[in-house]
Amino acid sequence: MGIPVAVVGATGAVGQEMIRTLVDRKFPVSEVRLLASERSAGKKLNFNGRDVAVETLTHDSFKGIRIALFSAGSKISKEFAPSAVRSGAVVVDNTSAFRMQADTPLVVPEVNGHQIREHHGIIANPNCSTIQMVVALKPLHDAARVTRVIVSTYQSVSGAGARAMVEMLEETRALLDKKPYRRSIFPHQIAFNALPQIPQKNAFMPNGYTEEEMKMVNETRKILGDPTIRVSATTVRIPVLRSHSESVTVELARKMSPEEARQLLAQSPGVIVVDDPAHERYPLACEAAGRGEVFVGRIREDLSCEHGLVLWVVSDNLLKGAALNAVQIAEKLIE
Ligand code: 25A
Ligand code: L14
Repeated sequence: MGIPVAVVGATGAVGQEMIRTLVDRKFPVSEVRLLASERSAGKKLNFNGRDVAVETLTHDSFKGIRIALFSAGSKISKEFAPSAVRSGAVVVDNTSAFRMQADTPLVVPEVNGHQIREHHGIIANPNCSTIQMVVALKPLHDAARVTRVIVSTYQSVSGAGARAMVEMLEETRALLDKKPYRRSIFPHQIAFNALPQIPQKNAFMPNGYTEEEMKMVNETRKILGDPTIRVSATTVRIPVLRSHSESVTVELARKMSPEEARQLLAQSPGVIVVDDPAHERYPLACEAAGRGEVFVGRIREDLSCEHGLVLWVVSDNLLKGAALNAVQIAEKLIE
């Protein structure tokens, strides 16, 4: 009846949310296998009221598994996803390992859910910053064709994993207490600061952009199915625990009023418009945290070009940006 599911990286920031999302959405799980590195083997995690022991990930971990959700970094996915597929599982991979491969669907269900069935064993879950942006762009693109996007992000530390959240909190406390602190994740102080570098190591490409910025360029084109869309991104880490915020400037093929955009977005699946400047209402990271939707507000005309709009887009990077999107893909798979 139910489906045997594996979670790879079960102890991580995203893995924990995958477990919670499977339970919250009543995904029909017959058996759950929680996999992580040796460091966590034997640790017990709660799944729907039961204690489940974490197992060390090996190439034999996938016997009998039908769906494997991966979120332990791209090196792990490259090494172990093929083993999962060989065992007969379909992999929903949250890392960048396979996203840009031509035969791997890169899916946000509200945007290009129909591509799920074209998989050859692996379906890629896009980058978190990209997911929330394309959910907001999709209705505008369908109505008036997006030709150009300029985006700046304000990304939470949970994107860098569970240990990064701890580092931000400990560093904040150390600074408040005037105590020394030795950081190990971020390249500079993250408390009370803004770092224009994501990820934290080997971020910069020869063109001066970071890996995260180029993911937003390439993945947006692939998901919207339009290689002509011009995208330029600046991605910034800020001392927020959860939810990424984005300033998105969109150029369209025709003029669209903010009111038309508001209506299109309000009718769009997975979007909530919060746009009431008179009452100082707009999307906030702290209000999006724990929610599955993409919140859009501050919708206004771009004063610098003829067919442009500016949006403020906020979503929980661990949910719609990662775990929820992956489970939604799994739900479509078993439909
Ligand atoms: O490699 P990448 O692509 O750069 O990805 C880097 C990290 O980004 C997170 C995720 O970290 C990933 O490892 N990430 C990826 N996509 C993300 C997204 N969309 C994302 N974060 C947010 N949004 P994480 O901390 O969230 O989760 C890491 C998980 O991967 C498991 N893992 C690591 N190596 C593994 C492995 N599983 C199997 N085999 C391996 N070789 C990891 O399990 C976790 O589930 P773990 O057992 O290694 O970690 C459990 C606890 O151990 C501590 N810890 C982690 N690393 C170290 C460590 N302690 C000491 N030294 C370390 N190097 C942590 O406290 C952790 O909670
Ligand atoms: O490509 O550090 O999915 O905020 C997700 C987390 C990229 C980095 C991905 C972060 C990663 C991002």
